[in-house]
Order: sequence, then structure tokens, then C-alpha cells
Amino acid sequence: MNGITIALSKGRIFEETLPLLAAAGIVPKENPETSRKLIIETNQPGVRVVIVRASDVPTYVQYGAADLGVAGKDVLIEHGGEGLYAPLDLKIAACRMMVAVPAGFDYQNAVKQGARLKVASKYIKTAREHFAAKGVHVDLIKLYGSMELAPLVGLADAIVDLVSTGGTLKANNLVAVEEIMPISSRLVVNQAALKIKTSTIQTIIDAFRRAVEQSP
Ligand code: PRT
Ligand code: MG
Repeated sequence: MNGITIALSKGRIFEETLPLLAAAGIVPKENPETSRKLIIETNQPGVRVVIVRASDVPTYVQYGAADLGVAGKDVLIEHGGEGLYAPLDLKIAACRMMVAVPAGFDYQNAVKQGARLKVASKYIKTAREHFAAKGVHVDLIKLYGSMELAPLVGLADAIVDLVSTGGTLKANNLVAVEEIMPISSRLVVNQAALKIKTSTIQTIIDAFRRAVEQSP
């Protein structure tokens, strides 16, 4: 395997990609949770993993700084997917993109009344498309994190955020009122790299695909 760079974010994406890498015979030599290294060598001499922010994975792959990467569908939608080939749903880091409001706020009624809603989110593009398709007028407020706080302090009427266990919403007295879409992570590949390093990259894609098909 010659000169392959794989972009991953630490945390759930790194953890859940490990078994897929193992299926392709690739074992990282360090754990990004304990190592501060941003370039991690693997057991395969030509293969390395670079550790980047989850939302930066598509950018590294788009510009060819990484040949492959793993990114959530949420992140790919916001990025736009330019220059990327996304051949595989890895079915990892699964969650749901939801609209949530404070408990007691009658969302369906507000929508029915044609109210203009203030919606805070990190996922502006997803939110814009969702409400436009429903014909709901919204003022979108871009946040970078802690979306759950926005309705509690009057910054927004609703949020668009990812939900997995629902624990975060519950802890902040919010309820999910609408599912926008299910989310999981995709393998993304730089299109030029695929042409130049076809056999190596195809071997990795095939191993990942078999591992995904075999997992429950
Ligand atoms: O954390 P950082 O700001 O660096 O970036 P990130 O949040 O994008 O990275 P990371 O590693 O947290 O998430 C990477 C990917 O995992 C995301 O792009 C999603 O595709 C996927 N994923 C799966 C999730 C969740 N589940 C998830 N629950 N990403 C975030 N969350 C957050 C959610 O935003 C909310 O704050 O967890 C909270 C809700 O979780 P529950 O279990 O309380 O419902
Ligand atoms: Mg996070």
C-alpha cells in the first residue's frame, strides 16, 4: 500500500472506523485520544492517518491532502461534497437530524399558523433546505456548538441538531418534534487520487464494503 493518507476525526469516528481499517489490514500505531500527534503511522508502511476536526474531513479530501476520509452525512451536506466521491455508507456514528423545541412549545401549531420561527443550528444548509421544502419561514442563526442552550435563553424558538440517545435534549428540557433525516458516516475519496492510486484505494473500499456488509 503506497502513499495513502486517511483523514479521520478523533472520538466516535476514529473508534468506529478502527474495525473497518482492520478489515483492510490497517492498524494505526497510536490512539489520538492519548497521543497528541496529528499524523499517525500504521502497521502498513505506506499508510498514515491524519487527525482533523470532523467538519474538516471533506476539505482535506477535496484538496487531496488526504486520499480518503470518513465523514458524517451531516458534515458532507454542509460541505457540499465538491471533488469528493462517496462510494460507501459505513453505517457508523449513526444518529438522526432533528428539529427540537422547548417542552410545551406547540411546534405543529406554530407551523400551521405560519409563524416565522427563529432556528439556531450548526447545520444551516440542512435546516434551510428542510424548512424551505415545508414552506416554513425561518430566521436561521448559525451556531458552532451547544445548540441546546439557544431556546433556553431566548436566542431561538427551535434548534436543528443531531440526536442519538436523546439524553442531551432531555437534560435541557427540549423535545424532538420532527426528524429531518437519518445520519451515518460515509467513506469519502478524492477523485484524482482514485484515478492515480486506483488499485490500493479500490482494495480499501472493497475491504470496508465487506466489513460493513458483515456487521450486524
Ligand atoms: O465535537 P466537534 O465540535 O469537534 O465536532 P463534531 O461534533 O462534528 O464531531 P464528533 O466527533 O462529535 O461527531 C462526528 C460525527 O458523529 C458527526 O458529524 C455525526 O455524523 C456523528 N454523530 C453521531 C454525532 C452524534 N451521533 C451525536 N450525538 N455527532 C454529534 N452528536 C452530538 C449532538 O450534536 C448533540 O450535542 O451529541 C449530542 C446529542 O447526543 P445524545 O446522545 O444526547 O442524543
Ligand atoms: Mg461533537
